[in-house]
Amino acid sequence: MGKSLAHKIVESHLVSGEMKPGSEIGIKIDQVLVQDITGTQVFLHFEAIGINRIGARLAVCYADHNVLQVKPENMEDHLYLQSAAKKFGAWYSKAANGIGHQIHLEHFAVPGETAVGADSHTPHCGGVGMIAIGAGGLDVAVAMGGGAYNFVMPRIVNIYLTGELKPWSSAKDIILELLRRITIRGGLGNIYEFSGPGVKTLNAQQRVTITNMGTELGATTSIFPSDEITRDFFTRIGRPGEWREMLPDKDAFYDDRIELDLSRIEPLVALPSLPDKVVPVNQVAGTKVEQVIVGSCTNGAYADLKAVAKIMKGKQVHPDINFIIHPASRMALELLAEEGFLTDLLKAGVNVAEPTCGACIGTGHVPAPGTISVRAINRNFRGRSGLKDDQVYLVSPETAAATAIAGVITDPRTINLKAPESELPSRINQDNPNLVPPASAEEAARLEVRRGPNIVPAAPKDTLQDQISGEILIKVEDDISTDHIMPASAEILAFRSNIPKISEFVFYRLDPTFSARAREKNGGFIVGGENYGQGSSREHAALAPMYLGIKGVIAKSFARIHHSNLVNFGLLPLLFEDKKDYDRLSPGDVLEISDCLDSVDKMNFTITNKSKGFTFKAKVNLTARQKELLKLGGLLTYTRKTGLKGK
Ligand code: MIC
Ligand code: SF4
Repeated sequence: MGKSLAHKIVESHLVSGEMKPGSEIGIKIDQVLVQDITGTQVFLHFEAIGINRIGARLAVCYADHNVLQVKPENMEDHLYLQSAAKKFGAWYSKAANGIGHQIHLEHFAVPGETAVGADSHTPHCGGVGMIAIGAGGLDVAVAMGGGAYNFVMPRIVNIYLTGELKPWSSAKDIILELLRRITIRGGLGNIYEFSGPGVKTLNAQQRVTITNMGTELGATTSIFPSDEITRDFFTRIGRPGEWREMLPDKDAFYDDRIELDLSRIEPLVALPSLPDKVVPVNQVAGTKVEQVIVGSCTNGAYADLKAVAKIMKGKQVHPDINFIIHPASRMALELLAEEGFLTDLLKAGVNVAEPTCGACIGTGHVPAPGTISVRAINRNFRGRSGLKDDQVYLVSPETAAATAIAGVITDPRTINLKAPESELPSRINQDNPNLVPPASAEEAARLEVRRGPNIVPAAPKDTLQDQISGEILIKVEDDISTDHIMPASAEILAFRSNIPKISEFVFYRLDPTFSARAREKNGGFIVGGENYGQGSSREHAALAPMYLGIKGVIAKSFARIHHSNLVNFGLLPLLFEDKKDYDRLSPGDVLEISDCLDSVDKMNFTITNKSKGFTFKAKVNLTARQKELLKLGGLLTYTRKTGLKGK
């Protein structure tokens, strides 16, 4: 049996372990991406490990989330990042350039290479044949230093595409259809590899939209082959020399297979407030809307905006609607301006805002209570827009534009217009003034890192105690995202580099008393349902609870990146052996574990509920490496002790 493309790339980068699904492997990382709200911690960890020069072939730091610098702390973070990037050997993308994933695609992606990024949508570049994985900041700091990235070898699942999209159906509808089928929990432990005749009908940017949002399936990553169509993209963006063909073997082995006929996909919408609550747009057509947004790393590319511009040309945004666009790339915006498409958008009354994550992460354009927001972005977790009880619907850019004209949710097939094609840019200027190169090693030795008062790291956790006890401080339901645990929005994002301060906001929207209670009780436990910690890669959802003294989370299941983050910061990721025990626990119950160290080794725990007088069993899913680092108090202490493995 031949090899899949994912298998080939992982194999060619393997430094430790056996490529058996479920067992831990370490791979060499070629490229590292960080952004402004995870990057400060990445560089702080990097410094704390004691590394002084980047060891990966390429590292880039993107100032893309806090672009508006609405608080002085944002610019302070940017100054720290820019100076640290230059000194330690990373590129820096200024807060003007656009969203990191798309800028990385346009300037740095190379088919066949590996990347880790401190952001969950790092699989973006999987659309051009890379193995690109989102990870917590501490894992990324290790990879940036040149150490291996360790993860559990996923199952490689083939998504076999046939047919061709009909007019008005888009790449976004393909990934929404996959979310409808697979769900936000279904991708855990999988890499999705796309093949089949349908692949040839999708251009590189359409493929990227799909791999980007494969994150919402909970997958490790997603990948398309790098073929003639990918080559066309690399030629257009001015980097033809960096294209390589990367294909699976004809008789490639896959652990599973899903078939998808593109010609059967219709315009779809994810209802509030999960990306897999997907129904056909026509089921909710006619719903009154107040706000429409197109942008984010999923839908802010040239192809998306040009399609919207073509729909809006000669039309007007409905008087009751605010239509906002956040372009993903300023270079692409420049081209749209030259070609006149920006003018078409402006004339129609579209608010073309900064190239930034912006509203996607709740920075600006926060909806008013009781309003409906229709967005061509990737996530609609409740509260993420900045409004606690928001109503955010996820759609394609085409459906968003049709809705903006009509004022109500609209199936784009019903407007009297020819469907725009997905069109790629004719060029992307590689001479980008917003990309700042790293200093040479010689110059770097003379440079200082700028550290303002908001740069406040947290000390690593102590070694794991054999006996731990504490109160259940909060009990939450299924599918709690990191946006619930460590919310975003402008007010809180200002403190990503200041752990004592940001820890005041843990579970802030669910229970504003959580942080004060945790501090007062000297920590305790969190009880969660299925898929605890889904969504972002933000390690603050583990790091800030660690700072508050949280000992562990007992859940029915964990999302991939959050599970690693808990372990990396020395928190126990406990799984109910019998999920029914979840119902027997209440906030305020005092729990005790008396032989923690041995239990970690055996991966079996007996937990005593001292308040209610019963015991129950929990397990953990840990690799040998994770057991060691958990006992030491986390990955930072472990790496300091063992050095950078795989270098
Ligand atoms: C997100 O989309 O939730 C973010 C903001 O990009 C996060 C990163 C973060 O919270 O720092 C992600 O996806 O990892
Ligand atoms: Fe930015 Fe949104 Fe993409 Fe996260 S999902 S990187 S916040 S655009």
